[in-house]
Amino acid sequence: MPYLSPALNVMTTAARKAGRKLIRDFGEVENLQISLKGPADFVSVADQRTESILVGELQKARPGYNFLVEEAGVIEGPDKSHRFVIDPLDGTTNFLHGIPHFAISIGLEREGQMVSAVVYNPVTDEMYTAEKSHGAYLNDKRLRVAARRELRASLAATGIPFLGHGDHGRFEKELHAVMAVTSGVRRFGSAALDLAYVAAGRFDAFWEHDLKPWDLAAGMLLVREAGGVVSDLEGGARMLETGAVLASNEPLHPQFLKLLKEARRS
Ligand code: 2AM
Ligand code: CA
Repeated sequence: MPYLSPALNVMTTAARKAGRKLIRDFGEVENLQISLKGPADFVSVADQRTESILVGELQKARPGYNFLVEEAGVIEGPDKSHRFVIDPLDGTTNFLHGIPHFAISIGLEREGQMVSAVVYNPVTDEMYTAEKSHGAYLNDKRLRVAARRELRASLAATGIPFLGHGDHGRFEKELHAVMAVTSGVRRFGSAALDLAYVAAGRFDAFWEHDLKPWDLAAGMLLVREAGGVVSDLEGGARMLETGAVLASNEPLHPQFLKLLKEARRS
């Protein structure tokens, strides 16, 4: 059985409740694809509503905690030692296009340290949880990062910059280097799930630039509690400040770090 701290219990309950609503909205989005205007406005309302459900549930259970959330930003509370970091809908572009790959991400910091994490895909009902020093789980199953040691056998995930966002030239250099020496590269569109998949040993590595703290907070703890390594793309610990991340297992992490660094310099 998964390790369920009181905080994780509260967080999974909130994620399941918000997830039920998100699934109903997702059904509606699929219907709206054929309208000329598309479902964009509907999705931004669904996103905000999911966030309100999560914040409401968590505030009820943990009055006084602080929040950093994607839509509303900072919500201050008197308990300065605790902060929830929340992405109500990670993988918004997938959701908008009727692609069932998105998640709710909730991290809890205590004294600035990430201690509990939930990433929940309501479509597949996959609940990823982690508690600091108590391991990471997918539903009832304990997670462990993949054991692969060689780049040639590894499958990497990333995020691709898009219209008006990110450094396209830098990404082309990185992709060029990684695709030449690995088994393949995937772009699934949800950083929180990409990290959860590294924790589950599905992806051997995940790297991306320009992410926000709420994309990363919960997933980083999942990877670490599954025995993996998370750093920024210089090998440091400034993921939340720089938005750059590399998550992998112990043998592959330094290899990917070197490969990506050299690619950017080329
Ligand atoms: P989102 O779906 O919550 O927007 C995909 O590459 C990852 O990048 C997703 O986790 C996505 O989160 C995030 N992302 C997408 N657009 C972004 C933007 N404009 N700024 C920062 N992160 C973004
Ligand atoms: Ca996000």
